Amino acid sequence: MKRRIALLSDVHGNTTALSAVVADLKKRNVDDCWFLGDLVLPGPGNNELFDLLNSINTSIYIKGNWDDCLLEVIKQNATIDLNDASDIYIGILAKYVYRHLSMINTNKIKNFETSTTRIINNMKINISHNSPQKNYGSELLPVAETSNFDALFDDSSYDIAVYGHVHHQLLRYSSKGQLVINPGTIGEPFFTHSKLNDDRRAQYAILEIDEMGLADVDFRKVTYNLDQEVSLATKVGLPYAELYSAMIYAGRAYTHNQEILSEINQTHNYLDELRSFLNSLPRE
Ligand SMILES: [Mn+2]
Repeated sequence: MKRRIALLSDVHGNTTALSAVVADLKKRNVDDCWFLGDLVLPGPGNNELFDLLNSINTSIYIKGNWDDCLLEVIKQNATIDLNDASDIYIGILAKYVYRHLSMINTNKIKNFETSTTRIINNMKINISHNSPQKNYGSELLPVAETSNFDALFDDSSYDIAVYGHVHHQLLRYSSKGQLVINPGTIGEPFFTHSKLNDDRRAQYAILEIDEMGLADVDFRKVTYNLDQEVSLATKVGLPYAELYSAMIYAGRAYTHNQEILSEINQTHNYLDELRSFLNSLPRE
């Protein structure tokens, strides 16, 4: 029997983009939805992201490196370098999300899977955020060596691997000829080539697998209201909202920009705010 599976990844707290994608896929006879990680941060989205994924019966939830950032900040014996402007940035954003997220949804993130597998019509598929071994790093960028993609397959019994993380829609092969598919990003598109970067639409993909194999890959792009997402961030008082706006409109990330982050951290006294938040968390 033909199966149509939506691949959704890298929402990064962008509720407006995820709503548009959910509306689009509801019109497309999808049988199943797999989420490939990075649901929260740095956007303002929290519980409503879970409601949206739940409304389309998402059956797989993979844990992305940004989902791990949230867990890292709130866990016991968190290793946060308070001298590092990026750590303060992530800490303050994690505080924002943690304060809004229900306990049930926080626990759901804790239980997101690292990687998993499915067999659909005899096709054995690996599902992960980056590689099954680690959900961060740059080994699987769209321009990386072909042999790097072998890490997506435990062994030659796998036919297809799907992953997210690098925010680019792609279809390529491992050095052993196995198929690799990335649905791109819903919430945070960015391209190094500037003309491509002008396209700010949300990205996802629908796989169609029948008895013969992979019948179709639909790399979709969905228009959504960027202004609405940016005003939402400002309205709810999202920390670093001006940087979020630059990401939404221009695909520009400031996660590792110590200079700009230090300046904002000082203006808002985020170091003290993060310190008292960390002290307020239950620790043993
Ligand atoms: Mn990621």
